Amino acid sequence: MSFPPKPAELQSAFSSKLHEPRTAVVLGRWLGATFLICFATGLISHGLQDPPGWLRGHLPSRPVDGYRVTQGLHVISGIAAIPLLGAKLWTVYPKLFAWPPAKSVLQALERLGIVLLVGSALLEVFTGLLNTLQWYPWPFPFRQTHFWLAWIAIGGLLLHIAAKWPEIAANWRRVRADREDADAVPGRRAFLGGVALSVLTVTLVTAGQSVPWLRRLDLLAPRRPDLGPQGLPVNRTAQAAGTVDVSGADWRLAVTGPHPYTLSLDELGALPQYTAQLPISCVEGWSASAHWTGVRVRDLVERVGGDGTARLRIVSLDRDGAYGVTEMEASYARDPLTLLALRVNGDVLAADHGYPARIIAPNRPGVLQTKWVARLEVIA
Ligand code: HEM
Ligand SMILES: Nc1nc2c(c(=O)[nH]1)N[C@H]1C(S)=C(S)[C@@H](COP(=O)(O)O)O[C@H]1N2
Ligand SMILES: [Mo]
Repeated sequence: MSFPPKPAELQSAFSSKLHEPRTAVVLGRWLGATFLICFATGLISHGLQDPPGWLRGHLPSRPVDGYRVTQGLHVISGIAAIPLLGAKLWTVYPKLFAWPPAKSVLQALERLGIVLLVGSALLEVFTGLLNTLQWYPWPFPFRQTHFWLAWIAIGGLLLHIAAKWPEIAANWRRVRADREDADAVPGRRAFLGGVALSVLTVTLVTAGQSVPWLRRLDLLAPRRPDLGPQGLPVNRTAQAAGTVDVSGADWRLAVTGPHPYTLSLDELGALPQYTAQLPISCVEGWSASAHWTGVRVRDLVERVGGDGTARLRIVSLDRDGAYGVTEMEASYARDPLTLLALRVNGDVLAADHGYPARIIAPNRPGVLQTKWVARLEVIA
């Protein structure tokens, strides 16, 4: 090949007939849908975990299963995006070798946009997937990186769609066989069918971590939601948190606010107990439902002199972990389903599930369902 290569020479280096716009458009639609679902559900996850000031007062504690559904969908569509991204890149990669690299400033900008889109998309699915495996082989913080990459990817995607609009529109519908067209490309149906089958397969063998009726197919998902002490998985064990030896006899719950008080485990157990069926919905995608029994957080807040506007800081005995201190917005604190749970499925909590007491609230990311609670502080 000569240098710079002649366009015709380059063309002949990519022999497959499937490097063509209609295939790219079909795959682009599927991939775009998974990205938009990921982006929307990712923003919901971010908002529930780390609400900006203006959102704080508006976080809904219903539907009870809301976060289970949105984060389950996030990881399902994120995993589906992986084979789609591979197929899409394969379809269009000859274009990366176009020569000359740009014929105009506008085209140079467009190609720069493609670099950002492809780079951020690859990094986004890669970091997301490794996060679900609880593997952090990098020095940067996952959440912030994944969050900002999402904006770059979505921005790049919108620019890409705008730039390719004429070609997208021309190939949006299947062209009839009676017109002379690219629809006669041999192998396209088989290729797209193969991609669809891969997406279906990766979905079926992982979605069971959040979708109960797919549980039996859940062969590759990092977590089996029904395996673990008391039939629930554990992320941070009592061993890791240094709470294995907490003694129920010595433990006290401290509640601070206008009229601070402490309660022993027996005193807590003597207060009115309520049972709620609520899921643990981990940000990493797995979720598992259980029957939790304990004291209503709103009763504890009332007793300390707080009202329905009280926000809480929840302090755990697990001081070193990332989730040892969490905050709870008023909408959760006043929800009658939000419990300081002492039991799960009828049994006293196992050490790994937060003995003697843990928070469980509806429509909340698992990271905020604080285990080994020592103190509740009314902060506003
Ligand atoms: C395809 C494009 C994707 C976009 C646009 C996207 C976007 C987002 C956003 C905005 C968040 C919230 C981050 C925050 O709380 O600050 C998030 C969280 C998350 N995403 Fe993605 N994501 C994508 C793909 C994936 C994939 C492929 C996976 C895994 C297979 C994944 C797994 C996760 C996980 C586990 C979280 C929760 C992290 C945490 O809060 O600790 N994401 N995503
Ligand atoms: N104190 C404390 N509570 C915690 C955690 C933690 O690391 N420390 N991990 C959280 C996470 S990430 C999840 S998903 C749930 C898991 O609860 P389980 O172990 O009872 O299933 O607990 C949450 N509570
Ligand atoms: Mo979690």
